[in-house]
Amino acid sequence: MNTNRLIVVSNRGPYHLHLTKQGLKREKTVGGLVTSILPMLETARGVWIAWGEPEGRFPGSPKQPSFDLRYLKLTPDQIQGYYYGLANTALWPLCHYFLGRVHYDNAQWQVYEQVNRQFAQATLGEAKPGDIIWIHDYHLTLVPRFLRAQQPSARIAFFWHIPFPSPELFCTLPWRRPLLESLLTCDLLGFHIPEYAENFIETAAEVLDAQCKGTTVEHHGLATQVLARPIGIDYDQVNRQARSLATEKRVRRLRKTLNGQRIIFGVERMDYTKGIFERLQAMEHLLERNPELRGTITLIQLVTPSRANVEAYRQKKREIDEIVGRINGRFSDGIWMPIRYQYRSFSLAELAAYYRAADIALVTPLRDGLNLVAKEYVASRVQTDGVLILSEFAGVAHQLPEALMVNPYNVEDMAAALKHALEMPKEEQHRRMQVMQARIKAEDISWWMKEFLDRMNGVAVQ
Ligand code: GDG
Repeated sequence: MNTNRLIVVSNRGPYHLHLTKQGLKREKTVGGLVTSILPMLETARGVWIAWGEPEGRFPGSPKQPSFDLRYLKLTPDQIQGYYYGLANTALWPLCHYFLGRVHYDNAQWQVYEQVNRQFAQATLGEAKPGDIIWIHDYHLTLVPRFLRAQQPSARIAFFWHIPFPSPELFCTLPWRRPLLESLLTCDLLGFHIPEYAENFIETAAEVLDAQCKGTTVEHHGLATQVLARPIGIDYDQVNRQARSLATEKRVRRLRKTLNGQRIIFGVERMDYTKGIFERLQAMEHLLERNPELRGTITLIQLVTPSRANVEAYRQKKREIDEIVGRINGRFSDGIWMPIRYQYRSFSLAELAAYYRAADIALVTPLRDGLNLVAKEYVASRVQTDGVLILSEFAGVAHQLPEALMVNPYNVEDMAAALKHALEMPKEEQHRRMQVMQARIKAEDISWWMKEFLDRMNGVAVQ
């Protein structure tokens, strides 16, 4: 049996913690990384290191065996420079191909370096020889180099959750060298799909003259294995929740309220990459060109607040509020309303009911590393019907070619896909959905973790 622990290092931890008179209260945070990794750590031993308050070490789960949480406190200036600044106004837009939104700032880079060093110090304080250190995402790209410098024999893996853009784009980053050099001190470097891994390898060759042998990249005497595996969901858990009696009751209530209308559904964090605005335009186009559909369909669009300290996100919210108002004002007839838009956080029970009730899911990001919403919709279709409309620029399109694929920049194309979905015969829906379900179930979160951890267990401990 492997007794080594897993040390997960990520920007945000799985819970917001509240110290109350009744003890420690945990409130789950929202996002793709937590959705995927938390169920696995709940059955493993280890530590999850993240930025959060209160600072300190806490039991991560009431379940046994359990992992611990180690939360680091950052100052307001650090949060501004590292998180809202370098991570979310430089790396995030750059990697999602939004060069026009990128802002590079040397002072922010210095804060980013300092915070990464702080994460590395905390990791060194937790890790014992033989433990597997698994760092996640673009916020913490410099942690591997700091770790390697102090603990040359550490076993270090890194997973990059967002797209890795083409070399031409990545090379606009003023700090491309230190960032790539740090990633190449890892034993294993993961991406969702082959395209991102290839972009990384090409960029490393171009910028650092790194040598590529198959899927291994060599630089300064170190070898990094590069692996493309799309992250999975806890399929059985999502499917169980969708089948539950409580979900069924919610679905019945929702259908009754909507009085037989067909349900189109979307849920995402408020983010300009998710294509929410363009999707609303498509809905407007559809209703404009197909008056017979008015009164027969409803788009339920849920949006979870995110990064509201960044102006680009506040601006996007204003645009979305405005277009929803315009479309509803234009087409509502006093009883029917085409768009039901809610801006807040939702419980898993609510999401399960929407996934199960939705005749069509619209997952149309302008660019997305993978996208778990598409997988959750597929896993929730207990009758194996329903249509998934999917952006060709979401990483998950690579894994789900049976979806109706759209170019989210083309509003007419999306409106046509909606029409196609509304008219799709049930047999075709079943045929597509069954194939997608089989794949998402086989390539679930346990599969994904095993793909990485088996390789890491093979890394020699010196
Ligand atoms: C990043 C990459 C990649 C959303 N609102 C609520 C809620 N959610 C859950 C969804 C889903 C998750 O959050 C979102 O995951 P995504 O993958 O769609 O998107 P990102 O957060 O941008 O994730 C992405 C992912 O990392 C994993 O590598 O796929 O490309 O950008 O699970 O259901 N959950 C709850 N309430 C909400 O209001 N409970």
